[in-house]
Amino acid sequence: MKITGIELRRITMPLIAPFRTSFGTEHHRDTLLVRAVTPDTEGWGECAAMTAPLYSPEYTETAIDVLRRYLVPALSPHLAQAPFDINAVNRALRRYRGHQMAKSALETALLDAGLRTTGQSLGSYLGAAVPAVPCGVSVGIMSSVPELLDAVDDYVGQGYRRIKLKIEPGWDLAPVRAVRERFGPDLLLQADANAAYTLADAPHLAKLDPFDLLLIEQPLADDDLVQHAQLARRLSTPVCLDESVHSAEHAAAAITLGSCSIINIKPGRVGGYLEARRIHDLARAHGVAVWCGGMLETGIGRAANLALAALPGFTLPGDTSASSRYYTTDITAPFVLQDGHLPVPTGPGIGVEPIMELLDEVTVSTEWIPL
Ligand code: OSB
Ligand code: MG
Repeated sequence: MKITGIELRRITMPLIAPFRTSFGTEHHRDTLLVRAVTPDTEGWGECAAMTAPLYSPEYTETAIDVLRRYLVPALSPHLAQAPFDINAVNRALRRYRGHQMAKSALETALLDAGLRTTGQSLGSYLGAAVPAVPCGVSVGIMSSVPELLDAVDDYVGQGYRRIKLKIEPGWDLAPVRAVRERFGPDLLLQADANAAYTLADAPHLAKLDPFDLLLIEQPLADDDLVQHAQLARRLSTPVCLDESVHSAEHAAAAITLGSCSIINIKPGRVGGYLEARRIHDLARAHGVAVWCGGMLETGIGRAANLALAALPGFTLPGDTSASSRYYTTDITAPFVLQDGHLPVPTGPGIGVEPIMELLDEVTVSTEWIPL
């Protein structure tokens, strides 16, 4: 299978409700889809980058630029032959520093196209062990505790198996206490600070300990593994890293230092599904639990994340929520929660395709890079 070209397609999708985190409020999901075209089929990948460099240094425009200028051209010797070797593709991409989200989108589109040619699903390729995965939901910062309780009540009613509350200084103890009191000790509950605290906040964060959270996600800055280790020793709540882990090497360093006892794996953040699987394998060998994070994906990115979340080391529910959590109309057939689970797609590749009329409606621009 020879790749004849790569399409970069920028889309914008209105979110069902604004999503507020410690780094900002999103009203739309502006993202990039990468389409790898062959004479017989095509593959899709979704870029996790956001509009602005707030969660990570990458943003949609840098992803487009680096793909167009460096990453796609670097692959042309590999993609002109059939079949291409995904490991050689990965080595060629690794020459360029950073830009994990751009690399991940490109790798996923190529994997999808390649697997469609052989008829294998991404789940089976990665080593998925279950047909469906339990799902959690990430609940944004709200303007009041009663508003939050209504939102959580609705999600619990829909069957979500775990609730994650976004927190920041000034919105932490009160919302966590209120949710724990209202929903009781059996609710799986965790908090995500998106790097909003410093080590000086350790005594304050320790006040979360009595609420029996599953974990606190990324309390401190993304580049501070040492201080996360110091904080972890001062909390009974397990520390989980998100923003800090960009590769299996970072994961190994974090485990060695004791910076975390749980890892949120987002394929985009670590440069793709193959690197995500390396982190899973490493964590599993060290008895470190992992779960699949999310970046407000459309059905394209969600399908691939579900394949990953089905690996045996993913022992905690992920941020793999149903399409209706994010969008009135998804660009694929919607993912619908069934008994708190989403099915792992079984069709070839990522197992879903965009519905072209719906995709065209949300498309802002497209660019074709011939190979
Ligand atoms: O920190 O996990 C995060 C969304 C955008 C950027 C960062 C994060 C998130 C979420 C939502 O928490 C996860 C999802 O439901 O996709
Ligand atoms: Mg997070």
